[in-house]
Amino acid sequence: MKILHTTPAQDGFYMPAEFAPHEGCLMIWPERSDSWQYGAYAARKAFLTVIRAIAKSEKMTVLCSETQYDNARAQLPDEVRLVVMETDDAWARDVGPTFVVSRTGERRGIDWGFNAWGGEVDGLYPSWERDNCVARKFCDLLENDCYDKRDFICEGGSIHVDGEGTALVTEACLLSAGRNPDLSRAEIEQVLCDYLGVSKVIWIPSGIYNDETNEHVDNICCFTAPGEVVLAWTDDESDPQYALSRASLAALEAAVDAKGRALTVHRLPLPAPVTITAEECEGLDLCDGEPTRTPGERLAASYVNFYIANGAIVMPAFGDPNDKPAQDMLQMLFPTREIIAVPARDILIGGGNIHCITQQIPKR
Ligand code: KQY
Repeated sequence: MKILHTTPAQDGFYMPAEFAPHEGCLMIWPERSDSWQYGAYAARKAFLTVIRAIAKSEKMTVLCSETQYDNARAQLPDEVRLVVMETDDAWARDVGPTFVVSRTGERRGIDWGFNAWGGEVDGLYPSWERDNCVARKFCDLLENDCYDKRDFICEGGSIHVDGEGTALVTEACLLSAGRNPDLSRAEIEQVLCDYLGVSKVIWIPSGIYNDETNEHVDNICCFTAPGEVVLAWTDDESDPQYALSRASLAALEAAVDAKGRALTVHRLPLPAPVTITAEECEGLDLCDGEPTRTPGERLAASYVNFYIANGAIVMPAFGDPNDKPAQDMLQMLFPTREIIAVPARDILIGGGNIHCITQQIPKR
C-alpha cells in the first residue's frame, strides 16, 4: 500500500454516491462501556441485526479488539470477515477511510484526521489515537493506496455526495471550533473539492437537535438519487428541531447541484423526541470520571441515518408511530431495494445510528 500525497481530484478519483454498487461494508464490534450500556450486550445484538441485514447483499468486514475476538466470532455469521484491529469505539463511518474510485476501475482510501468529534474543544472521549489509525490500517488490509489528509479533521458522517460532483455538509459541523479552526469556509470547500472530487458544496446550516457530533449531515439530510434528497422533518413548531429543519429546507430549496439542477426535497418525518432513561444511564460507565449521558437527555433520533446496501435499505426503527410512514417513504424512494427496519434504540444510546456504524466499500 502506498501513502499518497497528491489529491484524488488531481489523480482522477472521486467519491461515489452511497447508492452506487458496493463491494462490501465495514463495521466495528461495540465494546466501550461508557458508550454502550450494560457492557454493550444489547448494542451487540442490535449491531448483529444490522450486520445480518447488510450481509444479505454485501461482503461484511467487522473489526474487533483482541479480547472480543472469540465472543464476536461465536456470534457473527460465518461469512462475515472478522479482523482484530484496536479502536477507541465503534463508529466505522467516522473512523474508516472515505473511499474514492477512478473511471478506470481503481479504488483508494482517504485517511482524514480524527479527533473524536472536536478534540480538546468538545471531543467526546479523551483519547482517539487508535481510531485515528483505523483508516490507514484498513486501506492496508484491502491493499488500497491511501491519501494522507490527517492534517484535516473530517468524519465520514459529516459528508454526503451524489456521485455527480456535489457534496452536502452542515455549517454547524464543518465550521465547528474543534475541527479545522484555522481554515476559512472557502478553504474547507477547496479541501472537499480536491479530496471528494466534487465541484459544488451545498451547505445547510444545521443538523439534528442535540446531535453530539456538532450536527453531522448524515443524521438530517442525504442524497437518495442525483438531484434528490431526504430531509429530517417535523411539523411541530414547538420542537427546537423545527427551526433547524426549516432553515435547512430553505438552504436546499435555494441551492443547485454541480449539474445546475434544483433539488427535490422529500421531507422524512422524525420520530417523537427520544430521551434516555435513568435505568439506561445507570448501565453506562463514567468517561474520564464524568457521566456520558444524563437521565431525560434527548437523543438525536432520525430516520435519515439509514444505510443503503446493494439490495436493501437498512433503517433505524424506534417503536414510534412514524416508523411506518418513514419506511413507506424510503420504499417509494428506493423501489428496487428491500426496506429492513432494525430496532435501533440500543445504537442511538451510543450517540449515532445505522449510518454512523457502517462504512461502505464501493466497487472499483
Ligand atoms: O457519527 C456519529 N454519530 C458518532 C457519534 C459518536 C458518539 C460518541 N459517544
